[in-house]
Amino acid sequence: MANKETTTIVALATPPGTSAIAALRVSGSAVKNVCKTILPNFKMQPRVASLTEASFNDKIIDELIAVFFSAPNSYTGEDVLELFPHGNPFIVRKLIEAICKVPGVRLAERGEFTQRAFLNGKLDLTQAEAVGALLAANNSKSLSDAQRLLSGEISSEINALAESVKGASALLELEVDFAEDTEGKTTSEVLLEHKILQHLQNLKKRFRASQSELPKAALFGAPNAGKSSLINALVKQNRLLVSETPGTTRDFVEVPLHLPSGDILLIDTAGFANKAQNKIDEMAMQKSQEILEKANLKILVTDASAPLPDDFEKLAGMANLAVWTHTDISCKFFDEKKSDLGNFKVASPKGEGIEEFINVLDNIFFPKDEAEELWITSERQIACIEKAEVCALRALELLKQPEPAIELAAFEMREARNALCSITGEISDESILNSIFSSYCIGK
Ligand SMILES: Nc1nc2c(ncn2[C@@H]2O[C@H](COP(=O)(O)OP(=O)(O)OP(=O)(O)O)[C@@H](O)[C@H]2O)c(=O)[nH]1
Ligand SMILES: [Mg+2]
Repeated sequence: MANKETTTIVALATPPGTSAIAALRVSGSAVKNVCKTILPNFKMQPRVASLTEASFNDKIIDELIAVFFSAPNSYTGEDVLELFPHGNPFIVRKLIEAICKVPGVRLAERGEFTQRAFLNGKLDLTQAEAVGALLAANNSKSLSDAQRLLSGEISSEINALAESVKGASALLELEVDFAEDTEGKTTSEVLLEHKILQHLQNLKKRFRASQSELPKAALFGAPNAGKSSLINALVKQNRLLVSETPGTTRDFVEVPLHLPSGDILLIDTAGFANKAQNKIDEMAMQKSQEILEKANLKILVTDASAPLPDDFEKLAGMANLAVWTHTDISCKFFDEKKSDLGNFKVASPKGEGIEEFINVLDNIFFPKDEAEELWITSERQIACIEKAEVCALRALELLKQPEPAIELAAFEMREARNALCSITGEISDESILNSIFSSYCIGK
C-alpha cells in the first residue's frame, strides 16, 4: 500500500467499448508531467474544462476535453486529470499507453481512486462504501440512502455514539462513585442501558441485506391465461411470443421492468395445466414450480372471460396477488369467483388497467412509508455494530455483579468503541481495506 501512494495511476472510468465519449482518470504526483507530455497546449487551470489536443511523439491521438484538479481539491486528494476523449477503444488504448510512458505512472487497480480518497482523508470508510452502493443502486430508496451515506449521515451518527461510549469508558476508568438514581441504577448502567445499548440495537434493526439482484415477480396460471401478453403490455414491447394456442411459453423468460421507483424482473412461466399432456409439458410445469419458489411475488394470471381452470383453488393458494385478463371481453368468471387475494383487472392488448397495475407493483416492491429511515446495507458495518453491542452487554453484566468488575467493564467499553471506530475507518486494517476496495470497478 505504501508504494501505491507514491505512484500515479490511470484508468478508464467508463465501460470498455464504443461510446460517444469515454472518461479517463489520472491521479498522483506525476499528473503535471502527464499534462506536459500528452497535452502540449493545455493550461492546467484547475477545474476548468478545456478543449485541447492529446498527442504523443508529435502524433495526434484525439481532440478531447481535459480538466485538471489541483491537490488537495480533488476526488482522491492528489493532483487529478480527467480526460474525455471520443469513446473509441483504439483512441482510449493509445491515450493510456502514452500516459503510462510518463515515469511513475501505472494502471490503476480496482477501487484504487476511492481507496486513495479514503487514505487522504477525503472520505471515511462508510462514505467510501457508499460510493459502491451509489454505483449499484437500482431503485430510488437505495439511491437516496447511498447519497445520504455519501454525505456522511451514518458517519456522524456513529461518531456521536463512539463519543458516548468513550464517555462511559471514561466514567468507568475514573472509578467514579456510582451515584444511585431514582430507579436504583448506577450512573454507568443508565448510560449503557438507555443510550448506548438502545442506540446499538436501533442501528441493528436498520440492517437490510444489499440487493444486488433485482426483485422478481413471477407470473403463472393456466395455459392461455394471458401471462405473456400482460408482460408485453407492462414493458410496452412485443417482447414475448403470444398466441391463441395454449402452451406457447415453454421455457421461463426473465424481462426487466422499470417501475417508477426502481427496477424489477418479471418472469414469464409455462402455463400450469391440470394434467401434463406429455414429457415436455411435465418438465415445463416442473420448471415453473421451481421459478415460483424463488420469486419475491407470485402473480396468478386468470382469464376472466373463460371458465376457471379446475385447479384454480390450488393455484390461488400459491399466489400473493391475482390479475384477471380478457376483461375487455367479459368479467363473468371474475365476478363469479374472485380469489381472496388483491384482484386487478386488465385488458392487455388494449392497455387497459396496465398503468394502475404498474403502480400496484411499484407500491409492493418499493413501499413509500419506509423511505425516511436510512438503511444500513453493509454487512461489515453491521458486524461492527454487533460486536460493539456484545461488548456493551458484557460490560453491563460485569457492572451488575455484586462486586462490579469495573476495570473489566472499562476494557469491554474500549473494545465497543474500537468496533464503532472501525466502521468509519478511524481504526482499520489493510486486509479489510483491500477487501472493500477490490470489490469496486477499475477507474472508481
Ligand atoms: N381480448 C383479450 N385477449 C387477450 C388478453 N390477454 C391475452 N389475450 C389473448 O389471449 C391469447 C393467449 O395469450 P398469451 O399471452 O399467449 O397467454 P399465455 O398465458 O402466455 O399462454 P401460454 O404461454 O400458452 O401459457 C392470445 O391470443 C392473446 O392475444 C386480454 O386481456 N384481452
Ligand atoms: Mg405465454
